[in-house]
Amino acid sequence: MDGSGRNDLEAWWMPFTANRQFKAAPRMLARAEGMHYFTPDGRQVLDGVAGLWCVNAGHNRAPIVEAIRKQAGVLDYAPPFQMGHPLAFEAAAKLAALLPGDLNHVFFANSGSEAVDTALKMALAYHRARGEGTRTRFIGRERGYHGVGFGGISVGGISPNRKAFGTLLPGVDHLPHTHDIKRNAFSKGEPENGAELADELERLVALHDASNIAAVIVEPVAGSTGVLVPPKGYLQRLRTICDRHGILLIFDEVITGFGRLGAAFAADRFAVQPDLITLAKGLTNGTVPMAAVGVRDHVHAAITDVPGGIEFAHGYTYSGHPLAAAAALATLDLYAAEDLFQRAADLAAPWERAAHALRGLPHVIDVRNLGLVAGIELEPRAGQLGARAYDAFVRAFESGLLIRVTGDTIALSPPLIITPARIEELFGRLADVLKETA
Ligand code: PXG
Repeated sequence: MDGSGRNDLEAWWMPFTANRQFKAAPRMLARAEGMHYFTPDGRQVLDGVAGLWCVNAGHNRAPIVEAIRKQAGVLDYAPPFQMGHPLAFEAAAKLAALLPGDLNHVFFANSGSEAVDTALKMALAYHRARGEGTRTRFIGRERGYHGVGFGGISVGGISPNRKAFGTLLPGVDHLPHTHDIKRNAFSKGEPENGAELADELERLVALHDASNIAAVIVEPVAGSTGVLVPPKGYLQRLRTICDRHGILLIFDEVITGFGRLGAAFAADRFAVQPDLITLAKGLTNGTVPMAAVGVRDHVHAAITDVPGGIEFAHGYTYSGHPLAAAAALATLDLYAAEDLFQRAADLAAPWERAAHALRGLPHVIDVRNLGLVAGIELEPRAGQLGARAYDAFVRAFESGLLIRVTGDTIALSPPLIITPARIEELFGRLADVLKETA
């Protein structure tokens, strides 16, 4: 406040935001319910992106709100080091039961970035515990996003997120990304071409020797860099190569987890079992920050099967925070009660039809989709990468529709409670925006 009672926007240095531009013309949200946000002046905004890929059950759902409210008055905080509280154990057990295969152990963090760093450290600790301490290299992928920790930006493949921050983690290589608009434009679901890109992993193994490689980390569907759906067979092939060489496979499911692709996890959707899985966002329906790493039995056993003492020197003050644990339990219950992952699967076909109806509109050079995710790529304006999509984003918000843009790709990922009628509304309104975008 500046004395006059006016709210000063200067103090909050906003994340991943063009701060000067934003503060000159702020876009504010004051309230939310179900499929909608409301601006401070009461305008309704249809949420086409589940907040930021996280509000999978829709906004301000009563069972989650109540669970958080209740927990705040019972146990506000409990230390997670050498102490416990029941809800964190319950939340871990419920999550472990939902995770595929023998991902039976859960480590809590507070953000996707922390989950990623945690998983990378687990991979190193695993190999070291097994007497293979030379396995220290990581392999990420171009156009991968794994948050903003030094581990995450190192294995991530987004130049602007890396270039200002020095030498990063040493010993990281990147697989090529799988986006191939020449061969795969307007693919419905998984594209036909590109499984062979996984073979680049063999090339990196030949270069470094498997005895030096700890883990491969990928998003099953890359979200942040524009909805890159893996080519048919690609993830299976990565799994096979990792198995052949004793390399751990980490799926970063911060976005793809909790029903987004029409199954609980992408690992289920693609029937590929990772050794470690990172989760956040939808774990608490976006309400209270919480993230998790799911860990397979053999990885957990190798690290923890040591005599006495602290087995893994890692953790956060807020690991398994009581409010987050309460929110996670209520969220997982709500997903189950409303069968929301199946709902996403059922809506995938009308979603796909509505998305691909945008083909032929001005500047649209690709539409891609899987589950309840869609990417609409626009031809960039000459010499102005991202400007056209950003214009569409501002125009959409002004017309009462929240979308997300990255480069010149529009990403859509609505709450899974969306109805067929709302799907039509969303794409109809986006079509109007695109027709007006120069
Ligand atoms: N991994 C993946 C796959 C993510 O998508 C993170 C890790 C990091 O999570 P935290 O909680 O540390 O932010 C993410 C985050 C976008 C967008 O516009 C996506 C994310 C964050 C901000 C913007 O697509 N995903």
